[in-house]
Amino acid sequence: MNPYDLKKDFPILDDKTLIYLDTAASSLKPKQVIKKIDEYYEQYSVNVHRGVYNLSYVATELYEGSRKKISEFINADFNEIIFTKGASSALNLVASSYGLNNLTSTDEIIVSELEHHSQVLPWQNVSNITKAKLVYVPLNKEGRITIDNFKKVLNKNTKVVALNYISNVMGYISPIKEIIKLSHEIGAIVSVDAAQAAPHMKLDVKDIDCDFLAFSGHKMLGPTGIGVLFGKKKLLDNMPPIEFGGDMNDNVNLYDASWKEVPYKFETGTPGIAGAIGLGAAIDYLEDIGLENISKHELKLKNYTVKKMKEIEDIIVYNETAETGIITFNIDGVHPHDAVTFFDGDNICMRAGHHCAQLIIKWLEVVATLRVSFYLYNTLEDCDKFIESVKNASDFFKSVGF
Ligand code: C6P
Repeated sequence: MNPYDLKKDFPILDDKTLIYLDTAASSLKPKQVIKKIDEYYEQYSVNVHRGVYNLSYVATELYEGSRKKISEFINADFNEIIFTKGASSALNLVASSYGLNNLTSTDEIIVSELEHHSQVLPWQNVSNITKAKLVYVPLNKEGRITIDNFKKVLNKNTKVVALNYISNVMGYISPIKEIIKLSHEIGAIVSVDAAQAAPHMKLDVKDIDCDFLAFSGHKMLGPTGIGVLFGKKKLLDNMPPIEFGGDMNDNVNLYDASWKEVPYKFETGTPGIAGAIGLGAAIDYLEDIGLENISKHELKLKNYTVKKMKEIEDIIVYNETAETGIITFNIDGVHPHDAVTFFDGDNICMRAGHHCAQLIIKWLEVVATLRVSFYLYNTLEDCDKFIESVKNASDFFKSVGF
């Protein structure tokens, strides 16, 4: 893959001075995806599932075609794919539907301090309501989830394991397949937050054998407002809907109603049609390049950048050994919000703060961090410009007495 050629597909990057290093928050969108969304709004912008006319059939076919594409993308069955607003609402669906209806005060839920708030807060809520105990996997010295530490907290009371595949702060890949195997041995189910994994690595839900897996469209070249929850059919069949309304119902009586089959009982109201269709186009784009090529490229950029950053005085990198394209760091003595404003002056977009993952920021014993995240459209030239800016920032803050 040639990132210089790929850049041409992203209209925002027509601005040659822009260095976009915030893909972990949201990726840029290529013209192929934008065109597909435009096509929906210009040519068949009608509702799905409801209209008995040709345009509605066209829209429905494309919307359901995306579901098919997504199911193949992660090696799931068609009816195991639920469209949601994003990873957050997908993870909430698992907690509110499965968690609230299956857990009691004698049960335990395993999470970690590496989780995004969207994974940990829904289970805090389940724990508060059901009195099931929330248990944290101790992280190792690097801040990783290890199998040895996981085994320390897994026990016969564990009913749910809710962990990320890739951390949005540390960029570590969790040993999720082994975690799932061990969890299943004691009868626990595993809900995987794959928001940072789906855009960067090939996922195979059958191979890892996860029970649930969630991700968002907007981090993988797709539109905002669309996400995916994969769930094993036999679990989804026994879970109640958490939202009620149009299109999810079957027969409605005065005092009761019945629901459609999965996935439709979890999708009430007019769905994010353009979003789903756009996500289908994003998947086509990613598969064309190959996820393996993308992750190799990102790792190359990350290793190159970290090596150069370490030559700069005052730079603290917190996740040097990450296997993905995420660098979390600080300039010693400089608040990340001040630093990120400096980088913005060089037209470099990156994130500063707690990254919606306060637990790992507290674990690192800092108030916040800076974060760079690479994707397929980043080049070594972007890295060089960023490193130059880091040097200048370090000199500047020293010169003004930070
Ligand atoms: N992390 C980041 O800058 P949504 O916002 O629903 O699309 O995704 C939530 C989410 C869940 N899990 C992980 C691991 C994530 O990284 C995110 C989103 C962004 O890191 C925005 S806070």
